[in-house]
Amino acid sequence: MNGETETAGGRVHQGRDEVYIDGRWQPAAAGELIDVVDPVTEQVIARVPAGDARDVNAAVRAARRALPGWGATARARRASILAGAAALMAERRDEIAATIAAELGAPVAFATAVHTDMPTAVMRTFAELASEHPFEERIGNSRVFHEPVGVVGAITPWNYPLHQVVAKVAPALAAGCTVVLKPAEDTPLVAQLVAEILDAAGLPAGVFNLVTGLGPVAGQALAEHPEVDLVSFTGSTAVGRRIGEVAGGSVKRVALELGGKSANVILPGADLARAVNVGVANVFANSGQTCSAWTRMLVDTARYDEAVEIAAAASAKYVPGERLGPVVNAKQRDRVRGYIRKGVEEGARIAAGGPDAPDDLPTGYYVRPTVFADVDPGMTIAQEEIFGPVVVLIRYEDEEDALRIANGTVYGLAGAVWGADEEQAVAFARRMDTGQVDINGGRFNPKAPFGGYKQSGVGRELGPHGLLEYLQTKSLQL
Ligand code: TXE
Repeated sequence: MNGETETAGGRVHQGRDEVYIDGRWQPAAAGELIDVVDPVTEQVIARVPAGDARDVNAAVRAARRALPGWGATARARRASILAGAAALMAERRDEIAATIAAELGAPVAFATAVHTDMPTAVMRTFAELASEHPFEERIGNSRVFHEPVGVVGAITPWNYPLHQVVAKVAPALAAGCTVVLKPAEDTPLVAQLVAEILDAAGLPAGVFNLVTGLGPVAGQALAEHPEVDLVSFTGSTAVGRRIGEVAGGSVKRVALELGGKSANVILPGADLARAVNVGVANVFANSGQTCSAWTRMLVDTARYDEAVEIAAAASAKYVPGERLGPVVNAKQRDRVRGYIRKGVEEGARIAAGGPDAPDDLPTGYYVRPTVFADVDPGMTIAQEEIFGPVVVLIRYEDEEDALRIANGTVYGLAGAVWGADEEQAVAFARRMDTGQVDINGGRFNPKAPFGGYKQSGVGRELGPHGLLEYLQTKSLQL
């Protein structure tokens, strides 16, 4: 539809009205389409098929047929196809970034540097792991083989539309599994580019299949399908819980990446300005739509007021429509603004931003970047995932108090600790009930395991640990 649209050098993928099954683009069974809306203009930019259980069934059958061949393919061949896919992603970088900018509303610079380059690096790491991973080991008198789990049903969200897809599809293919992907209905366009890229990289027919569609229809059909061996889901805790129940009922494996409410703990000796500025940037990036975002900032009482001032000043740099994009759709915008109102009702103080629409923007699902002060750890805004540009600052008395607050939610996905003494920060992080922590700023590592403690999920993504999710072991005693 808007195939001619240019965004900073990249052409926006126009969208196909077909699903990709068994190596072929083909019409979906029902012929119904889903509108894809640009969150900046609120205009429909493309339409993709609303696949249903029949399409899922055809895709799963194709994946099942392709499984023995792909599972037996030499690891060097699997590695070279994934490396080829990574090279094509790099080649089509501008188009991918423009497409993500259009369907998610992300500013082009962020869509390029983060949304596109990060999953390209992840694809490359799984090309390496496909050849380097020890798929066979010796334990005493046993030979232990790591074999593909089988057919994978991948269900992904819209917040990082390409990364979420690659974080599942790349390890699954590296492991020798075959895949049926059901991407989020808000952001299906870049998933279609993934299908084109894997096809062009020489992946055999049926190894990867794409069925776009609605969660409760196509997603549910995939989660329930008896021929799917593993469901890998990223999304809301509510849907994740249902998927866990359904998968448990048919005894299939399940990997769940769910919500978060991560703590950014600034210890008394830390560089306050840096910790607060990086912390604010961490939350407002991607308009707060990051499951691992450090949405609760914990500051000692003595420096709390100063931290609030720094955070409020930092938020001014996130001008809606410029550095700060909109949230993905009208429902999310209303939900986030509802949380901001709730924070005020419960007695927190708005230090910057607020629930109103930003000025001077005729269209777009924008939320003002919001900083809350005087937040009690028990308040709704300090307990529930908001998934918008909202950071809450909470006071603590001493380290034990900080630890109690940090661990005081149902989630445990990520976090940060800042301290003058790195060892002290590491010791604190070891006591946090959470899957990954950045110490004094950290640095993204595409091979480090990512995943949740507590209700943030089950299983790990990325690197060797991510690969293991898609393998099962067989031992032969000699
Ligand atoms: O998520 P859903 P939504 C959180 C975040 C956000 C909230 C709601 O707090 O505000 O969830 O977002 C598919 N069976 N996260 O409603 O519905 C759906 O089609 C099978 C955190 O968009 O969980 C999509 O592909 N699948 C998060 C995927 O699930 C179903 C990222 C995620 O959508 C289904 C996104 C069903 N019954 C939201 N219902 C993170 N962890 O990063 C929906 N789906």
